[in-house]
Amino acid sequence: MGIFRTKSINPGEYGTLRKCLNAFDVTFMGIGAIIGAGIFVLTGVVSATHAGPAVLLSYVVSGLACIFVALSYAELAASIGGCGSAYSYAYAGLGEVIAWAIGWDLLLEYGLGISTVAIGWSGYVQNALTAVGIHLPALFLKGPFEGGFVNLPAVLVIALITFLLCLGVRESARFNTAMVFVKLLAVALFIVVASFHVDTKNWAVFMPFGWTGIMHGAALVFFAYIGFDAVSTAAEETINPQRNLPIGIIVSLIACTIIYIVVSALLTLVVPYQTLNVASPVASVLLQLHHPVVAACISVGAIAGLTTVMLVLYYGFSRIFLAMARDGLLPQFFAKVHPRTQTPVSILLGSGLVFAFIAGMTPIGDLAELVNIGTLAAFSVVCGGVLVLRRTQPDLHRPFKLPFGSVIPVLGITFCAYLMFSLPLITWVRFIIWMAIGLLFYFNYGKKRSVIGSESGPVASKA
Ligand code: ALA
Repeated sequence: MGIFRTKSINPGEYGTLRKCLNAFDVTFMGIGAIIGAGIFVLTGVVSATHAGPAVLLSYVVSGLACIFVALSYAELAASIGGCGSAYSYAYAGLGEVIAWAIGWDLLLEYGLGISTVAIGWSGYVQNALTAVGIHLPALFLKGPFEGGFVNLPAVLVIALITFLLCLGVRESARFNTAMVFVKLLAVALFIVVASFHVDTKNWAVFMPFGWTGIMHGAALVFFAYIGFDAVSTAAEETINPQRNLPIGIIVSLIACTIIYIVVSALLTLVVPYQTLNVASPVASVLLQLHHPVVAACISVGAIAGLTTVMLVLYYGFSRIFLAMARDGLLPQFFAKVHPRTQTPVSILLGSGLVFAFIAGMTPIGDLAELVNIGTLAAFSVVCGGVLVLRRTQPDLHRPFKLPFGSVIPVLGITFCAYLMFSLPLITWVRFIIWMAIGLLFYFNYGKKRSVIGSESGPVASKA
């Protein structure tokens, strides 16, 4: 792995990650990261306010974009590898500055994703506890900006996930697999029960907001697909990554796309779409249909789902951070891997404290759209990386090579650019500010300490 690097630090000196994940583990990691707040929360809101029953077309458009990107990821993950995902691919194809920018962008994507999902998780757990008559003190349910003291459930879930990730990748993957089964069971239960209540009258007006609404909806439900990219950060810990990573990335994404289309179709077929603008639409539809026990099971599935989203995003965050620290762009102290657990413990503990603080103390809900723009930017760079490397490294061994020449990466870039331009101006402004801070940091820190030291262009001499 890291085949393009010539001067990277000797990972042995800092400890190595454990190679133990198989195709099943990485596919489940993908599903773990993908199915979460998007389908359980966003589908209802987007249907009620943007797309109507045609929200399923929003899922098709966004899913298509992601499939083009996933195929591009698969080509690079198999041929370049490394735990840095898009950061490593950008380094190989586009040089250090772009690599840093995309690594910085990915840290934003995953970091904000984890903290916002932790707040959503806390809301779901509070609802579930209230439903069984347990009332937590209000002071410990919200941060100081919202009239409380700390969002304790959000802090606790981050502490739990940090602990699990420190324990080891095998332990984390096992926990993830168990939780993914729970959420898939919940989704299957919804599909079976809802199928008995289909009323085609609910589709009498299928596209109440026209194509504009569908496309705007696509930019929002894009969030539901985020996470398949995190699979590529498992390159160093996967057995036979050239084969298993493409399987994990593509199978998890296709499975989730099918699930999303079926669930969103059923949601709008069983009740009028106008009633879906609630915090937990999948569970509330079942309450409307007088299935309280099934609704409770769905809530458990949603809590399991949000837990695995955080787990896998946090895992991806730590591996990208590790790759950047190994290259000297972030403090090399963080490049150390614990000799026994073979996990990057200092990164996990340090970032866990930051995430716990953000989720416990700050109202960051309105920053969630930054996750979408950051991810779309990274996705575009990955598709661009495929095109550039085809030109600059035509003889690179590509165990998984995309068919149809440049068509798939170009389609990926086009879809991502379209979705990015569907996001509000304020999201762009925040994104540009974050990237400017990153570049300042790079020119004052990383550039001077870079181990590879490629300032002028791609690091492309094969070791
Ligand atoms: N795709 C993940 C979710 O929907 C981020 O929660």
